[in-house]
Amino acid sequence: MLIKRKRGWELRESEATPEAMFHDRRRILQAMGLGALTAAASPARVALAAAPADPSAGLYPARRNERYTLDRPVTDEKLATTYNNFYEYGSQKTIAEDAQELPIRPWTIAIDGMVEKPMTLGIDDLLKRATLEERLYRHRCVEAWSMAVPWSGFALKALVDMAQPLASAKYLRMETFENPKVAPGQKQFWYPWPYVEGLTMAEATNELAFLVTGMYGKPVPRQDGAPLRLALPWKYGFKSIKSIVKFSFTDKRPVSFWEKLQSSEYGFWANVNPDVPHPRWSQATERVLGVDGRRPTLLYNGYGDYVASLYQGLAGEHLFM
Ligand SMILES: Nc1nc2c(c(=O)[nH]1)N[C@H]1C(S)=C(S)[C@@H](COP(=O)(O)O)O[C@H]1N2
Ligand SMILES: [Mo]
Repeated sequence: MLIKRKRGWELRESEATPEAMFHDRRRILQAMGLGALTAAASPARVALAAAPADPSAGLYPARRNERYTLDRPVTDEKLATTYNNFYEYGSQKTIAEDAQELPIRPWTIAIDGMVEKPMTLGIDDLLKRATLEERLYRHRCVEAWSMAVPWSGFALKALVDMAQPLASAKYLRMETFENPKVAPGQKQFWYPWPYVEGLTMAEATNELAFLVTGMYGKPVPRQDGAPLRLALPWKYGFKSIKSIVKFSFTDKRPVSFWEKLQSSEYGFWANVNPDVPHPRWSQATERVLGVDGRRPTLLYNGYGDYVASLYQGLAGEHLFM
């Protein structure tokens, strides 16, 4: 589709940055060294912004679960925490400082819909019930950049078990906070706030689906989706919804934020697949943040052993976008 005048959501990274300019900028930053890169990309202010301390800090670092291994180095922490997608704070990558405005206590989470045990609970109550662990996961954005992150948290399945869904529940729908006073991006009325994502029950209870509360051995920072976000390493990053306030069990397939905006480009399944290009760019390779050159993208982002069986017999579906 040829779009004459691009609107915000159409300016995803691969188009927003002309290739030539992108490569020049990268060359300069590389010549300056990685420290300079993070300094240039994100002023030192980011780390220093005076947001209240996170009361869960004592829970970290969590013990690493060695079952989940990487084929590449962990991304530099500064880079991973200053290069973000969080449209609640704008469509640019440098939202880390602005996101410090997000109040993360009190933070109430609702669990409702087709469940035996509807409930609302505070994030610290949820943390008390959980056993935290650390997992190293790849993280692949639909924009064709990637990183490798040590997340801390617990399996989404533990929350599903706590809620006790009815047999009629087919999907889990998740929702981000909505408060334009602390998230100026939500004043942009053309986006369908709040951010919503969804999974089938089989996906939500797959062992890889991980509720994130920490990152790099600390509480997850606001810009990365504090105090509770998802990590679904076999799907494009937009499925990994940030700053969740609600989990609803339902028999209707949820329509996500991105699907509402542009269903021709962002579908329900969104499994990483190098053979299915995005309508406007290839997904065959990825730009690994902090690393020179591109590397091939793997089917299911390399997690096929865990998840391929979930997608048997779904040939008619728009599976991978
Ligand atoms: N609420 C909310 N969740 C979100 C997004 C967002 O804009 N808002 N962006 C998504 C996208 S496109 C990606 S790639 C990841 C980015 O996570 P990171 O900034 O921690 O790397 O968050 C996802 N979750
Ligand atoms: Mo993304």
